Amino acid sequence: MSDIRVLSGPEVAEHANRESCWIIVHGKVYDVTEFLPEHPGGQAIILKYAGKDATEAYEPIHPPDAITTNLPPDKHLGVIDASTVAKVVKEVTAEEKQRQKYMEARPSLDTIINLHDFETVARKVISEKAWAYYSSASDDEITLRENRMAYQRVWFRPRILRDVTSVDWSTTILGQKSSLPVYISATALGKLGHPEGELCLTRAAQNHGVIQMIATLASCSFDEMVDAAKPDQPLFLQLYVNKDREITKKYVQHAEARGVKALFITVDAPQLGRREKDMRMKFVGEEGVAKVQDGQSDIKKDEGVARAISSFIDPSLSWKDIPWFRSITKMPIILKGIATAEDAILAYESGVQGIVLSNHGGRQLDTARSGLEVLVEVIPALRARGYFPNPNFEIFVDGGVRRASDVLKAIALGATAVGVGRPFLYAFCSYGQDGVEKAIQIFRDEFEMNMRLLGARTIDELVPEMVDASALSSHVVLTPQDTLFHNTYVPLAGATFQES
Ligand code: PPY
Repeated sequence: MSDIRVLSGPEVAEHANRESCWIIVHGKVYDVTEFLPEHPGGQAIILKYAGKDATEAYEPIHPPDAITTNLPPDKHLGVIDASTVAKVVKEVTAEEKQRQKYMEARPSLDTIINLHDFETVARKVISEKAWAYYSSASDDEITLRENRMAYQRVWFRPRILRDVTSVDWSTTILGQKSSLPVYISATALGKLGHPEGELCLTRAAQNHGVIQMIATLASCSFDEMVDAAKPDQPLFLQLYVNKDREITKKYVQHAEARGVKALFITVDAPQLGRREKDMRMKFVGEEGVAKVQDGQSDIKKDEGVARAISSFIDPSLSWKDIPWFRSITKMPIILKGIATAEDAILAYESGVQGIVLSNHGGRQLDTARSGLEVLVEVIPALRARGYFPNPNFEIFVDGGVRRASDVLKAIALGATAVGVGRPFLYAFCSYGQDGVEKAIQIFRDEFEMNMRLLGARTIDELVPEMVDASALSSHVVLTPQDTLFHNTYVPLAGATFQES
């Protein structure tokens, strides 16, 4: 006889308040009463599902093991007898119906010819909430757009007659072989946009020799992704540093034990940027309305998905912590989110193995410069101190990369490789793993053509003389409009009036 307790729906339903709060997730019943005040997303959202099945709301936002690892075993009450739970017939909203229609009618994958296309498709086939969270950037989204524009202010100086019969764009990133000078950068909450979430990235990366940076806030659990990878498939880890350093230490050391090859510490998010698209979505959405009406004081009504779950991130993180990180892991450490030459120098002197020149996809400090512009400031500053070139200190750039030509510009200017986030995310939201594989294929085709036309047969042949970056820091120069980008960029919306 099994000693697993089987609970009925009505039994669970009796515990539907602050004093006693039980929820069902993935067929199991949990007592979360004492956990309520600690929930990073606030109490109200759990209370909404008190006494009920919360799986659907839980899934996109949490890795499957979040609840089991956070709750002590005595709060795992048992399994639910599914036959006793009243089936909630979920009303399919008009938005959801439309979304499903778009999904069925989406363009076939062979008609997708560039990375912008994935964005066009994703915008229609994912929920408004997912689109708001993924596409949003901070404040006026100036930096978001600048990330694209910066690449357009750099022009090529191609070399000719070099026998470009064979060209090779493979490279080595932090000692790991990569078929592209591009890695899949961390993006969070993948299941908001696709039921398989970030596993689509892991599997596609495996098939094409590309490196995935696993996000701390992925919807899939860290172990699920590592389990899905081949034993020799290199993976990197992006880290949000927890206020509780023991949690961070455990997480980092677990990652190292599971073979992760590099640790990218996010240093540009002591507080999350205000992403207004995301905030408005929450504000007008059902949860926002409930909160306003309940007058609950423990949740700020203007928080979007991201801010609501970011409270664990430690704003006190400082340069003083770097030696501690170096003491807890032997993985190379890379600081992700450097935005000036001054900090690039401090990073080098702190003994880390690399930096990512990044503005977090325009999602943090608005009107921060593009990573590409920062690159042309950083390289001479490091060089002047004898810190560049140095094979033990690699420089990466991310933000706004949509073309292999963008990547070639960054490499010519001194980057080892670039990070690409949203395009891979939109690729899997639209087409699952196949979409990501197609995105990689598009990069390959573009690398082949652009390297031939530029006269660079290998990554090593990409030199600063191949680009004219003289206009990069001049923000007033006119650049032709990037039609595809302007077609998919959605201007911010203003406040909406309440319906009477
Ligand atoms: C981002 O949204 O930019 C992130 O980096 C991920 C995230 C998601 C939720 C809370 C904090 C950060």
